[in-house]
Amino acid sequence: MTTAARKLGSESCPSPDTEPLDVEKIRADFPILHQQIHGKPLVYLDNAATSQKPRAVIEAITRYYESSNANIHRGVHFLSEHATEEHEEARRTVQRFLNARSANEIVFVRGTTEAINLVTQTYGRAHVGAGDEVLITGMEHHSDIVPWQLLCNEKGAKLRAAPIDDNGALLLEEFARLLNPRTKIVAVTHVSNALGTINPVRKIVELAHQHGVPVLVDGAQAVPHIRVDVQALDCDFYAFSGHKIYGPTGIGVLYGKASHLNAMPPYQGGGDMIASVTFEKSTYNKVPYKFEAGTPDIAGAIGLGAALRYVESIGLDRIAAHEHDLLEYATQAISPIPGLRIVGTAKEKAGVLSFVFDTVHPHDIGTILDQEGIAIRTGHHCSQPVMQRFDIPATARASFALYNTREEVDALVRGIEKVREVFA
Ligand code: C6P
Repeated sequence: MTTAARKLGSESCPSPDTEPLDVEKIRADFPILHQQIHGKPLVYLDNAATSQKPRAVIEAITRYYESSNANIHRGVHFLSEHATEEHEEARRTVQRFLNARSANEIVFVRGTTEAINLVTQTYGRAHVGAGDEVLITGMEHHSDIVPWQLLCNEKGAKLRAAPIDDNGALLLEEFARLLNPRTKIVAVTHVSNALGTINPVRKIVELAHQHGVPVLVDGAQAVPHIRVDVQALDCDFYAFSGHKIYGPTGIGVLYGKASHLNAMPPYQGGGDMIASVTFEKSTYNKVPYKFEAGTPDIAGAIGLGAALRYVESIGLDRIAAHEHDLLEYATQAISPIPGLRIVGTAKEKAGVLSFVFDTVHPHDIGTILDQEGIAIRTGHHCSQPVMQRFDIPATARASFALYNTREEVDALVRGIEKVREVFA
């Protein structure tokens, strides 16, 4: 159970922070939700892949292009200064959202994938050498495996993965046992996209720091669902993507402790990341600009800022409680369906319901549900090692967001019953 849900359960009189969501009002903020797919009302349950965008985000981007568009950090003219201010305001919004110490610790990137690649290619290349180890977990997304593999292959280092149990929970004692003097960095997902497991990140950071090892957290599936405080977690790096938290695609965030960012070499070279350039040598801009070469996704950052303010205006604790209710309701509803097995049954879960069904391939489940207007994701979810751990090729995955309803879960259950009829 999430902390938010626990808190909700223990209070007889809800505070404004835990009052149930007015989901109908929220749904009105999302224009895309009000359409028919194959003649049926859209039931969008593919939020872990990408979430839909509220009008506040769409309008912030439109407004920017209609009235503020200019390149940033370059011009002395009004529009350039205005665009720069809006972009930096978005950075301050991210800082507040993650409770980072300083806005300079917020680097804008394209998404979680780029954030992790940035760390592997800068911090990683500087600190990981032959015979060293990088420690991840058995439930990472490919974005938190392959960049480390590339680094380890280049350096002659070893990538190790802490195992998970049959419920999809991290075996923390095994993780602790794998930490050793050769470990140079730990990278761990906060919430698994394939299983929904919430990892005990605070504890992981504590264990790693006892060995003097920094920790990168992949927060792609966490930030839309649970409150994240990077100072409380004490993690060294935290990565997330804007598009999974109601923001636009093409923008994401790398949080890094200032001490690390200041010491790291640049990632890419180009405009804006320099202080001076001659043919002989260049000196670099201060952080975070040192890591933001070239014209950034200005509209994307502004859209992300609007998305985070939208989430703040509703409150993450209320969102977590609502989604937890949906997850519990859905789990109870689909568990009794003969032949259906849920993959990922850890005690601490957020927003994801993965399942397999008899001998029906998940792609067939997805196709039949699509005919009912229901969007889910099927496949390995870019987490092939998780599929290997459970000895399955793929799962069907429903994933929830703040605008989903119990009625939509009922539609999902009816859809699965239809799958059963078709394949009976
Ligand atoms: N998972 C899913 O359907 P990007 O593509 O950079 O925005 O995010 C990558 C990523 C990293 N870590 C985790 C835990 C993720 O879930 C994702 C993206 C999507 O599950 C697309 S594969």
